[in-house]
Amino acid sequence: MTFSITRRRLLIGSASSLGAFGLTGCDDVVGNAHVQSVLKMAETLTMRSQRLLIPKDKLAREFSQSDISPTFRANGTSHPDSEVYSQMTENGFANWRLKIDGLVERPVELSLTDLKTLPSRTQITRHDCVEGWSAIGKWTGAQLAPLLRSVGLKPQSRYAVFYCADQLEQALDGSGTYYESIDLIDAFHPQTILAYQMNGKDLEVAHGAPLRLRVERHLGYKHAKYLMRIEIRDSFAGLWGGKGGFWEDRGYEWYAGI
Ligand SMILES: Nc1nc2c(c(=O)[nH]1)N[C@H]1C(S)=C(S)[C@@H](COP(=O)(O)O)O[C@H]1N2
Ligand SMILES: [Mo]
Repeated sequence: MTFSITRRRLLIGSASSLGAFGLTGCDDVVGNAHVQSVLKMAETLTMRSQRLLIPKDKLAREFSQSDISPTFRANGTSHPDSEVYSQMTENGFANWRLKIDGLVERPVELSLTDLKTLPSRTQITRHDCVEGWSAIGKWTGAQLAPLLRSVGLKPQSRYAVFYCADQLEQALDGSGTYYESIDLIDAFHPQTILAYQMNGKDLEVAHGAPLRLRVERHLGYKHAKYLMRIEIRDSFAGLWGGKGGFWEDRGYEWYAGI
């Protein structure tokens, strides 16, 4: 519904701007290739102006060392139930690799050591779970923005999809795999990090070892733990439930902004 209203507005807006080209009447111009390209351009412009309206780099509140919660509950999976994962824990994740692929110019596979040499950020933030609890923790990790710049995003890129090592629901077709996604505004936000440390120590298994997403302006379920792969995509079509996340496929909002 929203989409069709937007299309209509774009159509009206574009049709009037087409006056300059001597074209009039919606009906006879809609099929025109030039009009199609103007519509496409208008859509891109609308997306850009929305991005300008949202203060896209607004930071989530940060706290001080003394605010850190003495206990930080683990939620959802607290140990991925897979042989492969268990083996990786045995040698400090030396064989673990984060794959980055999809709509990128240069797909990569990064070790934990590679990630630790990248530009990092430390932030003390409050984690809010929809189940009604919050906790403050200190997170350190590689910023996602420079990493995405280094792999080179293709022009069609719209989302970063995060695939995890755990199946929160046992399903043979893989649809119980935990996964999440964010758009490029959040992907390039300065507080969006791939965290390998919590409260000054290597991330514990319960909190997503060896690597988890911190996307501080969003609710807890967006913060994917046990990261294995980041895929850059232009849509969620054909991806399990098609809603962009494990919980989204089960009814939660995709945009979990707080
Ligand atoms: N891979 C994976 N990531 C996950 C989950 C999960 O079950 N599996 N649970 C989510 C939810 S609902 C919350 S509140 C946080 C919990 O993070 P924590 O265990 O570090 O508290 O992780 C999120 N990320
Ligand atoms: Mo949560």
